[in-house]
Amino acid sequence: MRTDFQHLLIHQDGGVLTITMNRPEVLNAFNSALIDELGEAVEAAAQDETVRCVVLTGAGRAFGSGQDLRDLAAVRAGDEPIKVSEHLWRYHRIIRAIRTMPKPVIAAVRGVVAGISCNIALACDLRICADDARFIEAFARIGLVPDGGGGYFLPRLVGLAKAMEMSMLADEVSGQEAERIGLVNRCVPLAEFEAATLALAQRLAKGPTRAYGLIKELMNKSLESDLETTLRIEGELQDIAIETADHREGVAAFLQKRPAKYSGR
Ligand code: T3D
Repeated sequence: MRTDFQHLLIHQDGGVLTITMNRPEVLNAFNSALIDELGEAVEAAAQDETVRCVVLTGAGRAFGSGQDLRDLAAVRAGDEPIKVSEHLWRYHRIIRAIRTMPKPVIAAVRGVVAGISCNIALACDLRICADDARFIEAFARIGLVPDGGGGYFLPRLVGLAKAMEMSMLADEVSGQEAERIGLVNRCVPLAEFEAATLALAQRLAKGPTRAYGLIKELMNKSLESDLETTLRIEGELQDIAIETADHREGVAAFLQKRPAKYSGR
């Protein structure tokens, strides 16, 4: 994949691809170019077989502060009403690519994560945060509704009551509170954040990637399905998983009493 983005830093170490949103002077707010670059990068990561785990993070002291409000104000400067729904597809492209890519995506959150940046983090498969994290569903602060999939992800992760509270009051949720309510998988001290993120990503990148992709499909489809449908889908996915080299390797490793060495195939 290309690496010469204006507002993204791309770094690959083995199977771990780290995508860093890089507008630290505005806490990585999304201007038009960053939205499109992130869409392109996550789609490319999905296609790249050398990538077995993606880490999405922000440069500097924040993950992201949502839509760039100066950009938005510039668009609003005219008298014409604006149809946000006509440009939201550019954010939705990012969310669809994260959700459908057949490999794990980790959001690594430090500092502020507000508005649509927060909801993009919620679209990821796993979230790790530092103990300086500040989750803010900031939309209501500026008279908007949560977009970027927030209305879907938030109640599913934390339940309706907490989702309603976070969306209406738009108060900050600390990293530790985020871990307590299930908004993140892990909250770690800031000093350990980079090492803990890397260790998690490397572990996933060395795992059975095909199975991870199928697990992701199973879990995400189950949110929309009844038990009977989920039981049917698990059978279809298991038919695929059982034919993978990694399944054979996992069983062989167990029988030979040695650690498994997964190829991702
Ligand atoms: O058209 C559409 O797509 C609509 C969809 C909207 C989706 C959304 O994301 S709506 C939510 C938009 N985001 C916000 O409302 C958050 C705005 N920012 C803040 O409330 C605060 O900055 C934070 C709580 C995020 C962080 O506060 P703090 O005190 O840690 O930092 P700060 O000093 O406010 O920010 C540092 C700089 O970043 C500052 O610039 P300066 O004064 O040093 O030149 C600030 O203006 C800039 N910045 C922060 N957030 C944004 C931003 N600049 C542009 N857009 C931002 N969202």
